[in-house]
Amino acid sequence: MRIKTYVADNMQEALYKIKSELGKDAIILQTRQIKKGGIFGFFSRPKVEVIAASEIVQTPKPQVKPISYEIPVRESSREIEEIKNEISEVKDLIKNLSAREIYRKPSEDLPPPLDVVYNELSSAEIEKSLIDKMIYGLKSQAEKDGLDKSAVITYLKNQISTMINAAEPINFTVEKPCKVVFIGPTGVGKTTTIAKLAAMYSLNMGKKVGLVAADTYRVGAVEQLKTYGDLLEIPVEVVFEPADASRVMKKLSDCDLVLVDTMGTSPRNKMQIKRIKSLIEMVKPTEIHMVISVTTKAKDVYEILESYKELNYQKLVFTKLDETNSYGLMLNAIIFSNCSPSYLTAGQNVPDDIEVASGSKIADLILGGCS
Ligand SMILES: Nc1nc2c(ncn2[C@@H]2O[C@H](COP(=O)(O)OP(=O)(O)OP(=O)(O)O)[C@@H](O)[C@H]2O)c(=O)[nH]1
Ligand SMILES: [Mg+2]
Repeated sequence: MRIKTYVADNMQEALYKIKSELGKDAIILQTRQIKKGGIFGFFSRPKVEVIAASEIVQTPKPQVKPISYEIPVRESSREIEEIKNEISEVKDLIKNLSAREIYRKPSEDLPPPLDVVYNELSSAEIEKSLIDKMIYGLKSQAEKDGLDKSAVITYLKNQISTMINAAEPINFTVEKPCKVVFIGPTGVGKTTTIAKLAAMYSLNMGKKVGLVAADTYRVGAVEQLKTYGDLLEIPVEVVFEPADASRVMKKLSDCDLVLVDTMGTSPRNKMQIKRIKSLIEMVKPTEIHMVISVTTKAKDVYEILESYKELNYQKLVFTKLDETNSYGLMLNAIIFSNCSPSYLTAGQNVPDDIEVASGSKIADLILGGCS
């Protein structure tokens, strides 16, 4: 395998160099914008830097050299440090390479802008079948009209927005109080999202909000919600057993909105999922939002969505958008679950780092890296 870094004025030029040097099956490992030239960084021009690898080629085994007993002496610890850094860079490239190979496009040739965008959608970790559908659907038009990259991206943004069900934030018109239960794996940001929503609706929109802590399993979970409740000066009730739920909901019956925090569970822990189900049966929520961190491994998200299916969630909250650059997981999850996205969160700040989801925002995030 050969790995090489190319610097060019634009992506097309870089791809031309790569294909002529490494062959048409070369794999793009990484692309980034850089600035080169100029004086002390001034007047520098933007360039693209592309790291590419050629196919793995079986080379004949080298002749075994006799072992030398001389221990090579390294000149300085800086040199050793440099070697360590190089090794870790190579390790990262290999990790990247194996992840991308899963998504390698079929050998069928695509015209240049589609070829480039295909690889970029793969890097965004969009499910291969969805990429195939979008890109091959555009192939004949791209060949006929000679679409350039920006036209392809504009078309795909529209297509992704329309593939996403209309975003649905909390709907207050169904009943009062509107009761919303948040479920999801451990540590994805359920409690923080509830705090952000409580602040958004009580402080900014003047709604009467109540909180319910139904996570008495994890040490400190109730205190975490109570701290937010105290700061926002809104009531917090605790449900110790699912049977407590109807009593607690009655206490909050004069609220416009009741947000129920549940314990985080492993998607494989059937007992805990059953326990949440019993709680949901007692609460009789208006809506159930499934909370998913976009940092979840692409293949794990399907298991998570499947395991919680029996809880009949209808909406998806995506959290931790600030912790990754690959947003394809959102599209995969929406299509797989056939749910609507409700909110997007991008940071730990309560109440600022939350917004109502939208198809166009998600499409922009997914294709942001392609422009
Ligand atoms: N970077 C980032 N961190 C977040 C975001 N949302 C939540 N967090 C952090 O993620 C961690 C876990 O958040 P929690 O709200 O406690 O998660 P949880 O799902 O309630 O966790 P459990 O109750 O233990 O299942 C905290 O450190 C939060 O500050 C986000 O959008 N971005
Ligand atoms: Mg929590």
